[in-house]
Formats: sequence, C-alpha cells, structure tokens
Amino acid sequence: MAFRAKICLLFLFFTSAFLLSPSVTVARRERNADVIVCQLKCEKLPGDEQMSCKQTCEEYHDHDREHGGSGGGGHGGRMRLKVAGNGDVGDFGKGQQGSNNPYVFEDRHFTTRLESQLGNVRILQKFTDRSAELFRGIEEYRVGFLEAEPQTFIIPNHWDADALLCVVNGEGTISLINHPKSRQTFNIKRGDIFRVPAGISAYLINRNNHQKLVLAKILRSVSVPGELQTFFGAGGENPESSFLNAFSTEVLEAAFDANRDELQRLFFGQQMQKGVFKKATEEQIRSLEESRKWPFGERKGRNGPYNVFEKNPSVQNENGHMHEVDSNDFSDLRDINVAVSFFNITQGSMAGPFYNTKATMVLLVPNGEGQFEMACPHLAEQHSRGSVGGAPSYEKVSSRLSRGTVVVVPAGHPVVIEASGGNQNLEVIGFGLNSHENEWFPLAGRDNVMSEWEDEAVELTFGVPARAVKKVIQKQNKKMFFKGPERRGQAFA
Ligand SMILES: *[C@@H]1O[C@H](CO)[C@@H](O)[C@H](O)[C@H]1NC(C)=O
Ligand SMILES: [Cu+2]
Repeated sequence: MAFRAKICLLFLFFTSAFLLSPSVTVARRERNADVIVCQLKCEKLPGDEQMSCKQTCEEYHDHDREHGGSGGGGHGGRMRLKVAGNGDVGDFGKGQQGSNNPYVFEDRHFTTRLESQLGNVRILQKFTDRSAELFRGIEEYRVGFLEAEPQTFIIPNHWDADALLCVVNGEGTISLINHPKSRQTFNIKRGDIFRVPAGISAYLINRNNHQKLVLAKILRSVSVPGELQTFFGAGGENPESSFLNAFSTEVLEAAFDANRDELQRLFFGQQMQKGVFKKATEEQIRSLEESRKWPFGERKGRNGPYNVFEKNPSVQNENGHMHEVDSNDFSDLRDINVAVSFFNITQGSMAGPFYNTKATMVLLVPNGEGQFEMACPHLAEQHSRGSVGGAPSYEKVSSRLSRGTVVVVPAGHPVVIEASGGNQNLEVIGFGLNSHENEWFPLAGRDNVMSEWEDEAVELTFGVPARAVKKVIQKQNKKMFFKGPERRGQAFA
C-alpha cells in the first residue's frame, strides 16, 4: 500500500513539475527555433520534397503550441512518454544509459507480496505504471518471482490470472485441483515451464533438501487488466488472511453445517506454523511427490511441464545457443499467448542484433552478467523535437544485465544481448508476450534479413553496387551468436 501511495505521489510530483516549469514565452521561442532547425534539415532532401517537409515542420511545431507542449497527448500521432516513479523520460540525456530508462526494471521495482524466512513472492510493478503509453500493449501481463527454501510447502491458493511458471532453480512438486473431483500432481525441475490457469487452486513444495526453489512467473490477469489478487482459503498468516473470514459466521455455519467453535478453531484458530510457507517433513514430502501417484488413480487432465532444455537448440555455435518453445511445441502456451526462449551466451560473446516481429520480449537474467543495447524510435521521438519531416530516428537504450534484471524489448525493436567476458556464461530467459505467429529476424550474420534482398533492391537502397554490399554483409558467417567486442579486443563504443 505504501508503495502504491509513493508511486502516486511521485507521479503527481513529476506531472505537476512538468506542467509548471517552462514559462510559456520561453517555450514558444524554443519552438520557433525548433521550426527553423527543422526546416534547415529539410534542405538536405531532394528538391521536390523540401516544400512539404518544411510545411510539416511548421504543422508539427504548431501542434506543439496549441497543446502547450504539456505532454499527455498526441503530437500528430507522436507519443509523449509519461514515466511514473522513475522520473520523466524527457529528463534523461541522449542514450538511455544505466538503469534509469523505462525498459529496465531492477529489485526496487518489485513489491514483496508474501515473505517469511521460508520464502517470498515478489511481483514487478505494472508495466503501465512505468509508462502508460509504451506498455499499453502488454498491460495485462505481470512478472513475478517465487522463492522457497528447501523442504518448504506453499499452501493452496488461486490467482485471478493465468500463470506461466518457469523453474529457474531447484526442483519441486506442484498439485493442481482441476475440478472438485480431480487433482493432478507434477514434479518440476530446472528448465521446466508449466501453466497454472486462472482460478485453479494449486499447492507447491520445494522437495529438495539443499537447493532453493526459484520460479519466474508470467501472469496475465483475467479480471482487472494488470491487477493481481491471490486467494487463500485457510492456513495463512492470521484469520484475516482467509477469504472465508469475509463471510458472516451464520453463513459459514450454514454452508459447512458446523458450529462456530469448530469453524473458528479450524479456519481461524492458532496454528503450529503461521504463514503461507510451511516447513515440511521428509515423509510429508515423499508422499506429496508425483512418483507416488502418477499415473495411478488420477484423472486425465492438463499437460505436465515442458522442459526447454529438452528441445534441441534452434541456433548453436561456440558463441552461444538458444532453446525456443512456442505453442506448437507446448499447447499450454496458446491461451496465455506467450513463447519462451532461453539464451545461453558464451562469455565475451553476444546475441543479435535481431528483432521480434510481433512479440514484446521480457528478458530475465537468472545467471551471469552482461549488457544489452536496443534501438528505440519512441525515445528518439520524445527527445528530438525537430525531426526532419517526420523521418525516423532511433535512440540507443542500454543497460547492464545481472542476476535479477528485467528488460522489456518491444516488438520490432532491434536488440543485442552481450555477455561479459568473465568466467560465466550469460543466461537469459525471454518471455515473448503476445507471441502468436511471432518470428525473430537476425539483422547480421548468416540468414540476416538483408541476405534475401535482390541485387537491385540492395543497389537502390545502398546506392553502391550489390557486390560491394555483399562483401560486407556476408563476411560474418555465424548465425545469431557472435564474438562480442570484448573477445574481438575492442571496447564497446
Ligand atoms: C550454457 O552453455 C554451456 C556451454 O555449452 C553449458 O556448459 C552450460 O551448462 C549451459 N547453461 C545452461 C543453464 O544450460
Ligand atoms: Cu521504443
């Protein structure tokens, strides 16, 4: 709650600061200068385009004037970015270095939903709280992590969201109550992805004696877009943490056909262990495990987990490899409309540049270090007011990557992921949101998009003979994974 309040306050603060700060006359003078700069740039265009370019400059900046430049709305279709809680993107310099850009999320952008010595559940802020405009297309999706200590049980609960779990570390057992009369139990291990549909009650156990169980989750809300609620019936922290507590005693007595003392003791009384996470004994774990009951005595139901490492790498060379799983491999991914890729990038090497055609990719870093660079037209639009007759430009968005970093790469945006030259590979899980019919295209190396261009198209585009172009774009013969600048003995520019 405090967190939300803070977000709101910060948001108000930044919005009002933005509204109040520039005096109107200064703003107008700046805009006149912008028009002139813009029109000068137009003169570099071919003669017959100059007129309309100059006119566009005027319209563009007129529009600015009418709207007082106070953000929030369109600029003839252009977007203004609002960033809550993290400053206005307009304040940042050229090149979104460091973590202060709207696409990168770190520890401080998570809220802890449940926490005890035995584990925790952390949920990333709503994407649209960071930027309502940039992330509207993924507003229903949320990202979360669950950690449970060895031999820990997580009590049954359900969410108002479809969930895709990915086991980042450790091993566990999950049970789903599919119907009142059907339960399914699955053992899950590192690399498994597993879907828990909205409203399906589930309980989970870390059945390992030594290792932490770590799950990354993609959740898609089915009730209020982007809002998540968890429902616990019993066994939580205190009486208030059961949804049954919200009902009147008379109703509960009637529903369970029991008296209030019995109900009181059972649902709201003192427990041996408080909280959502409970220490389980060896025997309890053995009898909760899948091997005891599957496939005996259980009804057919949902698919079990799918292990991303068991699918052959789709690209592989000494600089790295990737496993990709989509709804053709694992039909449970269809409803939630998510695909999963796992990048394993050799130290000092890099993946890309590439882009996704339809999916917005959420990158999570379970292990290793590195950095990413992305080309973003949105931020360029925000920062350069006098673009040439609407000609596009792209701003570099970059940040360090380390364990726990979350990065959003919108559809169509070219990106490079680079592993540091340490002694560890960089592992990256990519959840492709809105992945239906998504493909990715490499922009360099073997099979890059330019390699399909006809010679005439190459010549017209580059203005030099196709032969000369091919010499350059065919030089790199690896696909997707290349030696990075560090391994080539160059520093990143
Ligand atoms: C990443 O690749 C390296 C080299 O192929 C391998 O040793 C390592 O186990 C891989 N890591 C994961 C998490 O698969
Ligand atoms: Cu962008």
